[in-house]
Amino acid sequence: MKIINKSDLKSLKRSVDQGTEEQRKTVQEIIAQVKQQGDKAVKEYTERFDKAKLDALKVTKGEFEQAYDSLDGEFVEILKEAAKNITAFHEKQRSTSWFDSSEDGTILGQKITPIDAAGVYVPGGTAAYPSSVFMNVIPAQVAGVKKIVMVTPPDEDGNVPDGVLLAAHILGVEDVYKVGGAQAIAALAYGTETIPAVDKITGPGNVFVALAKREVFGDVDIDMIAGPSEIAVLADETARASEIAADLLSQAEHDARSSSVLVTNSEPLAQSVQKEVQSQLDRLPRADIARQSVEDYGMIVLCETWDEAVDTINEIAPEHLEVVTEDPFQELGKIKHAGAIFLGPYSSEPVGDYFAGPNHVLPTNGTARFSSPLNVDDFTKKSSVISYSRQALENNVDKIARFARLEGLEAHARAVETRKERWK
Ligand code: HSO
Ligand code: ZN
Repeated sequence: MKIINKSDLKSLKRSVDQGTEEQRKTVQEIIAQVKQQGDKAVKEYTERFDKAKLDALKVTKGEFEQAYDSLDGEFVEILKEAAKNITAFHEKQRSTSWFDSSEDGTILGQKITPIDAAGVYVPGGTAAYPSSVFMNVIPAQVAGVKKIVMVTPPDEDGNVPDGVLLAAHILGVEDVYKVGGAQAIAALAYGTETIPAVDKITGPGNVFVALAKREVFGDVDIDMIAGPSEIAVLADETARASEIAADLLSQAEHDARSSSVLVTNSEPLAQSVQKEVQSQLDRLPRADIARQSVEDYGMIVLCETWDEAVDTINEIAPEHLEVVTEDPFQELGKIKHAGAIFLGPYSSEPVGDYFAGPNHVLPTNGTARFSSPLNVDDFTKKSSVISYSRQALENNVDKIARFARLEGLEAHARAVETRKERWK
């Protein structure tokens, strides 16, 4: 992990994988086929891309039970406790409808309604995380979404990971389908004979999934196009190098394109973290991925002053930020941009990935400048409510009509003016 000065920090932005023109065409073709042929196309693509020949796409009760039995009871209890913490946190996010009345009898308000159906994409392979099932499903459930549909690609034998099924089962999600890739996104967006159409699709995936989400956006809503995980640590000389290095590597092991950055004003800390990262790396099972990530996207930014260190963090706008300083709460007010902020030496990043309660689906690649963690509001929408009394209309009808005529919209003006008949 190289040590650099702030002036050398050009840009951490990794170009988001937008896919090639050819991949985009493939995705468009898949979507068109699924739209036209439904399940038949879904099964054909699943055979072609996942090498799985499926009779039924839907996970059966028996498969859920088998997943439940295959995992030890203690693990089930840990998952349940995590789900409880995540639910409790998201319940605090619930927004309420409001109504406001004025003396002239006007009532204005905002009514909050959950979307009818949400679709959650759970990636396959080593990125099939039960924790991500929780983080996508729980905010939807807390928002009051009635229908939650999950899709995940099967392996060659037509199975999906037990941990994913267990997490779905704990949350009471029964609609789980064995389909991945662009065909899964198309099925969720437009529905097939067996897979219900939803209104919003969330969850990360490979480049085909990302391209398909972009493609169906507008017909349905999507959450975001998430990039590889990132961690930045803002630390002073009170931090322990071994802990900081371990936390940096926790995100580096996700993906060769993940980024881990230490920002500090302490040269001794910078040097000892550099050494620690190197020695801890070699002992990791996923050392290859983590090493690549650290080499390509890892760095230690050694700042001249503390203010410069804080500025650097705001420029990076990291997905995860750890503040490990003498008094971390004192720094909180200065942090403008970060997806999740972990304060103090005991708030190691994985605490948030699995257990504390806040969502781990977070803005990446600098998008914390303008977006937020996945949350309950992502699964609701607002309707404005307008109720004018006769008095209110009488007071304002001429102004409204005049405004309409200024825009050259005579029918608008006449619509409000017809009400004058009522008090003539
Ligand atoms: N750190 C990842 C989420 C995750 N970590 C899932 C472990 N499992 C992105 O926030
Ligand atoms: Zn993680």
